[in-house]
Amino acid sequence: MKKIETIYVNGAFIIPNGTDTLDLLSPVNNEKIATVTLANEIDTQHAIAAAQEAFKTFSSTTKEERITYLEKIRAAVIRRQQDLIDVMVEEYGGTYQFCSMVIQFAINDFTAMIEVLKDFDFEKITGNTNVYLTPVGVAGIIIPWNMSNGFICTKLSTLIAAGCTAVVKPSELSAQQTQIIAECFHEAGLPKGVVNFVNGLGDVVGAELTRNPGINKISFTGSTAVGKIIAKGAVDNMKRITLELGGKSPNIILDDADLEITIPAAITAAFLNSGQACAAGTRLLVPQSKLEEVNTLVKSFVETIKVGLPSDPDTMVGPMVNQKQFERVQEYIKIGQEEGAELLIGGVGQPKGLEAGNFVKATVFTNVKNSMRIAQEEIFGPVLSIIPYTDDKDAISIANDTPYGLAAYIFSSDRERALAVASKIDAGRISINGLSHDSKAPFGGFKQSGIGREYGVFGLEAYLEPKAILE
Ligand code: TXE
Repeated sequence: MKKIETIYVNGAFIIPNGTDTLDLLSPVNNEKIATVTLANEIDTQHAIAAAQEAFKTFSSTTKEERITYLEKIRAAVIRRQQDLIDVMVEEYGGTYQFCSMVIQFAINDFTAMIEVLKDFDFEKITGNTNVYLTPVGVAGIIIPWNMSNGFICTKLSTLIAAGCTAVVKPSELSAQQTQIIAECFHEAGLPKGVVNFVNGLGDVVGAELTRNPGINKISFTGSTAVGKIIAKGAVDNMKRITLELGGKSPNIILDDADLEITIPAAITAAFLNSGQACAAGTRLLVPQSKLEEVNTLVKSFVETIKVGLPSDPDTMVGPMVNQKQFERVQEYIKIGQEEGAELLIGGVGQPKGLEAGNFVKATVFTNVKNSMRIAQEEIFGPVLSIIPYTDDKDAISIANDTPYGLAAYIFSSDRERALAVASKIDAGRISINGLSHDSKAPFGGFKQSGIGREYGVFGLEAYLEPKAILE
């Protein structure tokens, strides 16, 4: 059994001051796969001090030097990509398909940020004034388990490009993944203290990052509830914040869409990362006149989806990360039935032969009312709600009738019509005719899906303070 006993601080893998341990259980059978030693507040303070010291020199590196570092980290991630994929599959039960895509996107993040940096001007003239864009300082990076290494690569490529330094607190469930990605940053030869990785609990390490005045900015991805705790704590010393939170994204099928092409694409968006994705398109909005046809097509497509071991390259839906998430999804399926939604396929219980792990059935409810809890709350599992609408105006109104506003998906054979609908949707990223990704396009939420944007120029500017010098 593996033991993760070190944290990465000031350029070295060291034994933390904290001595508590946490057992990591396999999502596939709930057997122990590793033990992680949890860091405490003192370890976090040491990491912050190292990042502050490193910032003194790293903040004045040239952009050419930072491009060289980004190239070296990208090369290390490419060298270790198979290890990274394998450990994600083992540790959180992400499917092989999904984890391979995440690591490919992570590599693309470095490529995209290098290109952005080449063209970026850290000095701008506004009126008669020179404005210098200077790095914000030490960033506290707090992230969840659902694509940990993807988040690390997005956030660290950006803050390194800006000349910032960082203390990263991954989810306590991602210690093995963190070990490998930390080795990639180490191998790249970054100056010591520029990035530090501290395994620990949210209310210990995460809370210390939130309150410690040595942290200038927090970038958080996770639940809206914890995002609010962090925002309240950060305001005490006016830390800058970027929050990427939950979602309940609409998957809108307009009445002119080709259903044979649309249904597989819409279900893929809904069951992304086995439904454990902030941008999952979990509300399928369907014209009332096409409801029966869509129900039939969805049912027959979902019947073909492989729910199974995450290591199997054909699996589309793997296990939930842990028993807590499994129970949570089961509870929501029961709530859907109690609320009177019609179960089209799936339901409570586990798929045959997979009872030892945290597997749930790929589940679809139809004739769902948007006011139901299953349509309003983030379930974070493979549970889709089909909601009928009358016309485009009604679809837009239902799509926006949620506290969230992270992503949206629109399917139509008429580009202009899809764009007209998109212009009225309150969401930070909208994909037309299928899931797409662009490592330079801003990503972040309207409403309770967060504050700020990541990726590309928008992401880079979120790590910079404009300084105007008037003469
Ligand atoms: O997230 P948390 P969890 C949603 C999703 C899921 C639910 C719970 O609905 O079912 O959140 O998941 C750290 N101060 N999303 O429990 O608790 C914590 O240790 C500082 C959506 O995994 O938000 C972890 O590193 N930090 C989401 C990180 O916050 C604290 C992805 C996220 O944990 C803290 C994940 C505190 N007081 C879950 N408490 C998305 N947007 O993709 C916890 N943390």
